[in-house]
Amino acid sequence: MGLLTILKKLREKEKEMRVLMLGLDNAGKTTILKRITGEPIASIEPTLGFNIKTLDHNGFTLNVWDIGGQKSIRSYWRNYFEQTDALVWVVDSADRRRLEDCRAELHALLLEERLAGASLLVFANKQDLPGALSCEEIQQVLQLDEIKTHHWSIVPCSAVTGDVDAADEFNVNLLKGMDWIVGDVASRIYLVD
Ligand SMILES: Nc1nc2c(ncn2[C@@H]2O[C@H](COP(=O)(O)OP(=O)(O)OP(=O)(O)O)[C@@H](O)[C@H]2O)c(=O)[nH]1
Ligand SMILES: [Mg+2]
Repeated sequence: MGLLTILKKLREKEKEMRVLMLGLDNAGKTTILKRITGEPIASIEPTLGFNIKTLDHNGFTLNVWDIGGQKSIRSYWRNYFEQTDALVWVVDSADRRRLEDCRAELHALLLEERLAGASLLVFANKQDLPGALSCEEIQQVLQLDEIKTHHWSIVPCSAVTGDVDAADEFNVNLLKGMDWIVGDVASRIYLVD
């Protein structure tokens, strides 16, 4: 048995994934995470450090790190890159003024060596807001089609509408996004031999 095979088998036993949630401040990262774990979202403060949540999804254990996105603390993002299986990039789809900033920050992350192996999921959040750009528009503005270095997917969502259990399209999409992550990471790490 080769070393790589042994390592893969070890990880298979753990079935753990490390997911890093980043994005500009106010994008809705913490709200999305709380929504997925079924916690109240009424009084969420801007994140100055990080939140970590462990959730079970499709037979995998996801350790999700939600890091504060304010400009003054973005330099700390790099402290969390190590061992990242998936990057979730959360976008406020109605924050047109900062979409260029959002694009630049994302593409800078994709150059990071320690994130080279990570799958990228983009949540085009705040679809409930009247001025929100559509998923296709966000895909274009963020120049996702130019990304050749990472597997990526974009999903429109709203962290505040409806009920997680109800068949609300955008809430269902939060779970669809998580499904994609687990599927993509698993196909890369666990099943390839
Ligand atoms: N209308 C609407 N508001 C949202 C949505 N998601 C989050 N918000 C609101 O946006 C604000 C910021 O949400 P947070 O979850 O704190 O954003 P964050 O990305 O964690 O911000 P930082 O921790 O500063 O990086 C809060 O007032 C949320 O209620 C959404 O889908 N639609
Ligand atoms: Mg936050």
